[in-house]
Amino acid sequence: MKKVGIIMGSDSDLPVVQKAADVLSDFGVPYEIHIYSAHRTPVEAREFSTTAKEKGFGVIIAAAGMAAHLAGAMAAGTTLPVIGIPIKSEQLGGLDALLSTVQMPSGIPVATVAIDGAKNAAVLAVEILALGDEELSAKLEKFRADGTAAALKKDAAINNK
Ligand code: RP5
Repeated sequence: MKKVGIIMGSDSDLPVVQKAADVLSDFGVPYEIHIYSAHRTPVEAREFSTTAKEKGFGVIIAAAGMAAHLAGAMAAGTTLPVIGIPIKSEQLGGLDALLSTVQMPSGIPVATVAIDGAKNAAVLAVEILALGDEELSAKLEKFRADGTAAALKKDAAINNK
């Protein structure tokens, strides 16, 4: 199976990013995590994105806060799908990172999830990999059915059914 590359701009992003790693683990999807920054370590970030495909990655998840150029920088270096997670900042609440991540120029997309939306980033990565993997696709169907059952159980509980 292809790997997911999880890249974050700083170790301060890890508490959010860990949720993506946990989801990938639950699905049995292999991943690597790295701390590369579009600004602090641009050479390493560029090296990762330009070699990711030949190294067996199928999707890249990039998480960054503030002037969040990491996902865009990743997308610039590869034709693999890139999923961006805007990380909430103390100063601007993540709107800064959301706009920096989502407003990509035409032709270089970043699939941007919600502010701190690490779980959805991982689910989307699994959905992409599942296009070519029936076993993974079956796990996704079960995941969705479990979510529906859990929501219905809450409805039943609140109405004392
Ligand atoms: C971004 O700046 C990082 O992704 C992080 O969200 C934010 C703050 O980084 P630190 O100053 O905590 O290292 O590049």
